[in-house]
Amino acid sequence: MNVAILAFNRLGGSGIVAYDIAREMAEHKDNAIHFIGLEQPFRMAGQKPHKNIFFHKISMKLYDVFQFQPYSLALASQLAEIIKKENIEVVHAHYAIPHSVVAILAKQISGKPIRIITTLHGTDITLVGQHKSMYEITRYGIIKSDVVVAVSHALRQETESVFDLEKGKIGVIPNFVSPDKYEQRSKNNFDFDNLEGEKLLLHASNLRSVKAPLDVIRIFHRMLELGLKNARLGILGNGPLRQDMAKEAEKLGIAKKVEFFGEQLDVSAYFLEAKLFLLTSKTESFGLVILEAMASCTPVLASAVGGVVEVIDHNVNGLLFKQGDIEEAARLGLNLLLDKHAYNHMLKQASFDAFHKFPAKQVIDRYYCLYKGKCVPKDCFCKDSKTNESSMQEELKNAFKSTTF
Ligand code: GMT
Repeated sequence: MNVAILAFNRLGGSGIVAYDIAREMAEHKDNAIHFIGLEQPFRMAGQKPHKNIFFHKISMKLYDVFQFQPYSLALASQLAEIIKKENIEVVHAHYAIPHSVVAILAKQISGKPIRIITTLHGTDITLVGQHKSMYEITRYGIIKSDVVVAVSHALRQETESVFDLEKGKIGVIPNFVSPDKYEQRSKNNFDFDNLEGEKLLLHASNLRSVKAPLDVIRIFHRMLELGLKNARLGILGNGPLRQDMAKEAEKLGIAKKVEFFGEQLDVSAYFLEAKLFLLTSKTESFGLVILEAMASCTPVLASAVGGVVEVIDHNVNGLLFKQGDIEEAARLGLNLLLDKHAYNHMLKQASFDAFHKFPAKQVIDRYYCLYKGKCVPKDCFCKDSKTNESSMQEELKNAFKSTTF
């Protein structure tokens, strides 16, 4: 099968998901995956090229009369060419805006009967699509896609209600982490007793207002006030609120304990070192980053918004607090770090759930089935993996056999 992928290929959850699906699909010898965009997927950089993955860089004619360069039109035009040249059968658009609309346009231009699969990642619906200026075109992109999936039930519900869509049009396929990327920490290579030593608390995001990143600084500060010892806060990523975060840390007198790591291509070492991961978002369709933390055996303290509550089971595999409630978050985080037994239990459950509640293979199989037109989104709903709770618990115990619960 020949597949074209439209995604924002810079650092970020949707780019990671797009590339990880593509990489798995490319393992089938008869598949060819074509990324089309301004930048190649960041995960491709520095890797041996996969023989079934191709990148087509689009060119843009810069023209003074345009106040803004028409990225979407350039992409649609060049996608139409590639559809014809490479016999593309499926276009997978990550984000309704602009990519599903680009795919629809390219389909019309090329005159070829391609299938359009759109994955909604969140901000296309929660922020951009609901703006008056974008509402109609977002709805059009969704309605005219052959298949639409959202990355969480929360996002599906919000999309259905905001855009007044029939039930069943949108399926749910969650984010996932590839097990081979995360060396599961076991008792042997993780020092569970190390909670008394120096602790790294970690946040990773694009430091935009939607992530409420100043709350990260405030929660950490409050934890120190409440008695957290030997701790520092690390911030991964970059974005518009970085300076404000630094100022807030200065104002609260904790600047020396806060370190900005900037954007990093490989974040695994930071996740492995961290003792607690903080997510403070005002809205979050899924929160791939918390799944990455969990896969690295790092318990998560997160605001209970959007799809985050579908990932975190409060007090079981992580901690949830009311968004913006600094006091509640600080107390929850501190109590966990002071309770070695609860902490150890949570990190094991977190790591287990990261792979078992959101199995990579199931996600890939569902997409493959949608690509081939063999199922409709409503049959591709995420099955509740908790149905087999007792066997999961058994597996969890076996995975960490040498540890007492
Ligand atoms: O806002 C971000 O964190 C970046 C954005 C992206 O384009 O990668 O993330 C969105 O898509 C991810 C992958 O599906 C989700 O895990 C994130 O929750 C989602 N961000 C928001 O909903 C704010």
